Amino acid sequence: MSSRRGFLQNVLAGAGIFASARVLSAQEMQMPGMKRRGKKETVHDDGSPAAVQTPDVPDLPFRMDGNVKEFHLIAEPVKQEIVPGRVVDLWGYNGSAPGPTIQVNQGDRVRIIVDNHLPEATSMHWHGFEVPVEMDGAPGASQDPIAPGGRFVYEFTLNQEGTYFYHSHMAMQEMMGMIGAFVMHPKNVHKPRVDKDFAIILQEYAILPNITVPNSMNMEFNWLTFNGKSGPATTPLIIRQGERVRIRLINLGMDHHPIHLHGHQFVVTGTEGGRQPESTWGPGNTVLVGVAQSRDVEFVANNPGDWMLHCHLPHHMMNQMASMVGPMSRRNGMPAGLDMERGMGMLRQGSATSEENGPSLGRGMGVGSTAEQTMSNSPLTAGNPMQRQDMPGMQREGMQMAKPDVSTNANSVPGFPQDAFMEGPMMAMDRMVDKPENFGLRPGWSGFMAGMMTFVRVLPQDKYDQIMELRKKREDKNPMKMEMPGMEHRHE
Ligand SMILES: [Cu+2]
Repeated sequence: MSSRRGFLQNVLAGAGIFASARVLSAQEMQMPGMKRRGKKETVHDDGSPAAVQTPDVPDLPFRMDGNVKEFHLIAEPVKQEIVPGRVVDLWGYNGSAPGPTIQVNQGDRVRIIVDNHLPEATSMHWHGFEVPVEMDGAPGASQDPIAPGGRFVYEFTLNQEGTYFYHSHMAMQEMMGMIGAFVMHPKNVHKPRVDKDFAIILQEYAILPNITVPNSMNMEFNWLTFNGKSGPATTPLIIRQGERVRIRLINLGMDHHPIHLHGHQFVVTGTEGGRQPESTWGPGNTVLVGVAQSRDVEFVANNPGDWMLHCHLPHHMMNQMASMVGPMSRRNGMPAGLDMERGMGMLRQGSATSEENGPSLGRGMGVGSTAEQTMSNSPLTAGNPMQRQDMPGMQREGMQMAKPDVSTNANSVPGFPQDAFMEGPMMAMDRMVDKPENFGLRPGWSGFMAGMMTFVRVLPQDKYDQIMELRKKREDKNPMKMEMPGMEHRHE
């Protein structure tokens, strides 16, 4: 054991794993018997399944030790930029939250070395795996928790197939991001075979404005993510028109998410327990992914277009929702002679719609509320980048601002505006989230993508090729980096 461990450490140290928690890409860590996954177009003639792509999340490389596939996971704090400019402190694995995706084949013997670089004990549970109980990672029940600075080596043979995941079995750590996809490819490829196979992990965080650390106890989640990104920072799924597609949805949070696809009907072909019999495949376009569940959906992408794929809970289609305090009560300057509360428009006495208060409370409650600005919950229409030089605080490269798109009598319409404030992209920021996968989207699109939302882009051959070409250029130019100023260094 010790000599093998020594050898492994040399190999990994040589590859830089111990020097840095960053995940090595498959290219860097090619080893005998290893397959490059995720970067290449699917090859179909060798009978192997399509590699799963996890947009915005790296794959976990492995090495072969005899007939054992050996992986190395490091539990650690990570900085994650969930939308441009919003970097939060999460906990994850190998520099990523969610952690890197593990892909194995049914029947594989795997060894997973788990190092704990957190300031507290952790555990690693293999969700739904049929493994010996001492490998289950249930702290206190099947093993001692892994102490800070400690390590536990898991080893088991996997005879299942399907969309599984790994996660810390410390509940609060789950809410800090500690989960990753674990795909087990079946021995015999499922029919009908899919051309594209994607994994998306659904997560949610409660992070107040100006705070970087999620409150893992709070249940009012205001940041909702696909693979660690909120719209418009999510990376679209790129599909050639006519291809059969599988999307593996994994949920580990406090909410169940009804995930809805535009423009297509799909069938649910798998759960967290593996493949479903074809007799159960009824058509739908929304699938409820409950907590601790996974759902595989499949469809033929025969309807060209840029189709939204999103959680349909209205609050999950927003970014950084918080109570509207400032803007709703704003007026031109603070009236003289008033204290702060009244200056901010807070009601101290009387009715909000009284003649006395009505005009001065900032939400257009009555006649005379001329001092207020109109506010909209819908995104501002896309203006030219770098507009609004008069608002230095709002200036950021590529931010597109224009006037709120509201009617002139908006303030007299009951229900307008609503009681929420969105810190996130109420403004279009196409250029800030520019990447090959977004090429050719409608100008201003980014102002309307928020929360658990991405695009399924069903593209005709020429457009598809164009994006693949741009992708290749990006990788050739800088295989290690996304080319976005200010973006966290992440692999895809
Ligand atoms: Cu949701």
